[in-house]
Order: sequence, then C-alpha cells, then structure tokens
Amino acid sequence: MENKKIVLSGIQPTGTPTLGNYVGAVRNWALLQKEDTFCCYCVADLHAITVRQNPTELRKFRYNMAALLLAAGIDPERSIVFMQSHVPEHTQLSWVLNCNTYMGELSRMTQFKDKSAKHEDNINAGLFTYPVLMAADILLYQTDLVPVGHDQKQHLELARDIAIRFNNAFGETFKVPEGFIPGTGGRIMSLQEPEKKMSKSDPNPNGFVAIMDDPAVIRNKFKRAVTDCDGEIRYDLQNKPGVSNLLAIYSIFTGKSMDETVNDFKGSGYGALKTTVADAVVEELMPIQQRFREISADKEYVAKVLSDGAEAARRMARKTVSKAYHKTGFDK
Ligand code: AQP
Repeated sequence: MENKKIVLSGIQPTGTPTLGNYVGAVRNWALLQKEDTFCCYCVADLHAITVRQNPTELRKFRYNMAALLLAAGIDPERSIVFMQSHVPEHTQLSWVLNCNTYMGELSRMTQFKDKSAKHEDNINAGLFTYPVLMAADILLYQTDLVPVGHDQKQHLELARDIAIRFNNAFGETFKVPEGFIPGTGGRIMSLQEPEKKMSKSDPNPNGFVAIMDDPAVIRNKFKRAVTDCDGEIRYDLQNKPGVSNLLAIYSIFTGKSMDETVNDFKGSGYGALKTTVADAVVEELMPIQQRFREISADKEYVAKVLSDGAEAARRMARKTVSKAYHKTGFDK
C-alpha cells in the first residue's frame, strides 16, 4: 500500500442508487482502481439516518448497496468495501472534529438548507453536523483523492478546511485531500425537473433512473423526459437544461466528446435523442443488473467481503484516531 494514492468515497443507502450516483460517483470508483491507488469505499449508513428511515428498509438498502458496488466493478481483491457503522472510528473522530468546526461554517452548507426545507418536521442535529462526519470519513484514511459528484464539493472543501485548521492547531495529523469531480456528469439532472439534480429520494420516480430499473422502465422514463419546445439539439445548460442533460448522459455512456455527441444528433428530433440515450444507458446497466442478481443471492460472500473490509478499514482508521486523540490531549 506504500506509495499508493489513497482513494475514499461513500454512498448513502437511502434507496436504490440512480444514474446520478452511478455517473457522479460509483462508475469512477471502479475506474480509479489502478496500480498506483488503494481504494476504500463505504456504504454510508450512519449518514442515512440524518433523514428518518424505516429500519427494515434501511437494513435491506444497505445490503443491496454493498452488493451493487460489487456488481458495478468494485473488486474486493484490490479495494476495501465496508459498512460505515462497522467501523466505530468514524464516530470517534467525528466528535473531535465537531469541536474544531464552527456553527457558521455548517450553517452555510447548501445541502443542509435543501434537506431542512425538504424535511421540516425533522431538522435534527445530525443533519446539521453531517459534513463533520463526512470529514471524519475522509480524514480517517489519510485520503489523497475523493471521487464525488458536484453536489458534494462544498462538503469536501469543508473537510479540507477542518484538516488544515486541526493541523495548524495541533501539528501535522491529517492529509489534506483533493476532490475528483467529473466535468461532464458531475451533476446529472432530474428527467422531470432538469434544473434540479437527480436524486434517489425524489418522490417522483419519473425524475430519476435507478440503476436497477427494468430496461422497459428506463426507456419509458427517458421517453417522458422534459425537454423544451424549440426542437433544436444543442448543448446549452442555461437555456436547454433538459436536452443538455440528455446529451451529457449520452456523451458519458458512449465516451464521445460533446462536439461528437451533438454531431451524432444533427438533423434528429427529440424522440430519436431520447431513444438513443436510453439504449446507451440500458446497454451499460444490463450486465451490472445481472451481476447484482448473482452477488446479492450469495449472502455469505457479501458478508465476508464486508467483514474483511471492516477489519482492514479499522486497521487504517485506528492509527489516525489514536494520533488525533493524542494530539488533542487524550491518553493513547
Ligand atoms: N445527480 C447527481 N449527479 C452526479 N452525482 C451525484 N451524486 C448524487 N446525485 C448525483 C453523487 O453520488 C454520491 C453518493 O451520493 P449520496 O448517496 O451519498 O448522497 P446524495 O448526494 O444526497 O445523493 P442523492 O441521490 O441525492 O441521495 P438522497 O436522495 O438520499 O439525498 C455522491 O458522491 C454524490 O455527489
């Protein structure tokens, strides 16, 4: 592991992951498994309860999310996959970091504002301090690189600020991580409200494509995608968010540049655009769905991957907690 870049990221088991989660995060997680990286990927189940969860559902979602990460190409022989709640060091470090984070900083987080508006009846303290737990997730592993979607940029910057502040106050303790945010695809938008990001907890299921959606359902959701009425296919986020979102998805799934993508649709109508984009998505997702069915049926295998992953994660995390606690003034 020496000399390798450490990569860390997580995903909340708050539903079935969407095309946004896949393109903005999970797809890159698999691609970042290289000779010179060591990747740590977690199912962020502690984060999930910042919004009210049904315990039976949560149990199912977290298991499925772990199986889906494996199905999407995360290789437990090369990377570690673990459940955040299996590694108590996340909450241990989080407390110390909480005491080094300002209320003003947390009040500025747009996700807190958005989620508070969505869940007016449950604006809990965990929702407010969510970015501190995320900073602990990252800093525990002396992480170099954090692959996330655009919506997590602000939280990542806060994690860097907390690390720098702690290092300045107590001496070098944490590596200051860099973000890895894809240009195109860092923000996949809702198919129904293309000015909003695609989200797995969207109450309107036509707004998102779930990785596990049936091919017919995927095609139907794309067919109903909101566009505009000028009929011209061009990439213009400001004035044509729906069409631009479809073009971005096509460009990612085919590996073509935006110029080539726009060229492919010269003279086509919106109907053809939607069908072609849906085909490209279905083609990539089908093998993942098949692997998911096989992997999720093998409960013993998934449990073993998660327990090995937690053990390896704890070995790394313990060192950082012990260092941070010692620097803070607690006994080793
Ligand atoms: N629309 C998106 N486009 C690109 N990337 C996205 N991500 C999420 N939505 C998009 C990235 O997916 C990773 C995991 O996200 P998460 O589950 O931890 O939380 P989230 O960002 O709050 O995602 P959702 O789907 O919107 O979940 P809910 O509905 O539960 O709040 C992150 O790297 C994120 O950037």
